[in-house]
Amino acid sequence: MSKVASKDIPISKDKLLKGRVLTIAGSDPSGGAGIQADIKTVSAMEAYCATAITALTVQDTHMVSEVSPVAAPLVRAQMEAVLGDIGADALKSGMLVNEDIVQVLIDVVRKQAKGIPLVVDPVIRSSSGHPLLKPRAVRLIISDLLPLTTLLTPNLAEAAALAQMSGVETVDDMKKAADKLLSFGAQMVLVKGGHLKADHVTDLLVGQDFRAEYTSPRIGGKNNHGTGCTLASAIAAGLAQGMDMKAAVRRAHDYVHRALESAPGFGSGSGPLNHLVKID
Ligand code: PXL
Repeated sequence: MSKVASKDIPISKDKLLKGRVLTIAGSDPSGGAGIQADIKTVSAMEAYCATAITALTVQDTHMVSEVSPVAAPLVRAQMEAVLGDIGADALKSGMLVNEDIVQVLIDVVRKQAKGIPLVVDPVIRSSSGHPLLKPRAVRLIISDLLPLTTLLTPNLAEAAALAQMSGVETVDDMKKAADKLLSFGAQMVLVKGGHLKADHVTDLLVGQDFRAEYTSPRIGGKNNHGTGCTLASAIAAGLAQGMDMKAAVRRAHDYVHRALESAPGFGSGSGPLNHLVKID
């Protein structure tokens, strides 16, 4: 049998990693959301993913049964270790659990990551309704994290909570919420329309001087666990690779659509997406 040394296997140029993403998020053992979704997504985009873990959750495709926060100094140490050595071209935050961890993110971004794009997915509850962020942490996000945020990616309920509106149910409400969140200091806001009562999904991107809509036919079915984490990570990967915001959101929106379409159907509840779906 002839032996092939690994050095003899040609490395295809298009498989070289481009862009470093640091994701700050919680662990989902089912693999569909959280850190696990982030790593798969960033890797599918052919960027490099480093992580700072904020919490261990216990969950399956039906429900979250436990959340155990990581001590805030340890979240800080993970971020500092990554930023001080590997570095990052974009940051993405997901589940931040409590005020102390939100404060760590704020401090480290101010000290070590000024000017690096920061995508904040303001995870407040799991889709099954389990709280993943304490109310005091929501207030700190509004006052101190939004002014450091390049892109905020709330769903309808998160947009209402952060913009302090009684509800966000229509594309018009999404525009109002986005404008309010810009006025709180976020550079750009992407309000996700996955929960709109419509047969199309419209995500609305708003900046200081532009608006863009991303619409695709709704994919029915229950396999949409981790859609928000996946979208935000895909956008962060695009920014890390030097794409502008509109192009990064376009690629991420299309990727999520295709990952939902080809979901493997694992688990008997809300199952994961196909993170390995091909993108061009
Ligand atoms: O999809 C929101 C989310 C984010 N991060 C973690 C989660 C969830 C939802 O369950 O578990 C760790």
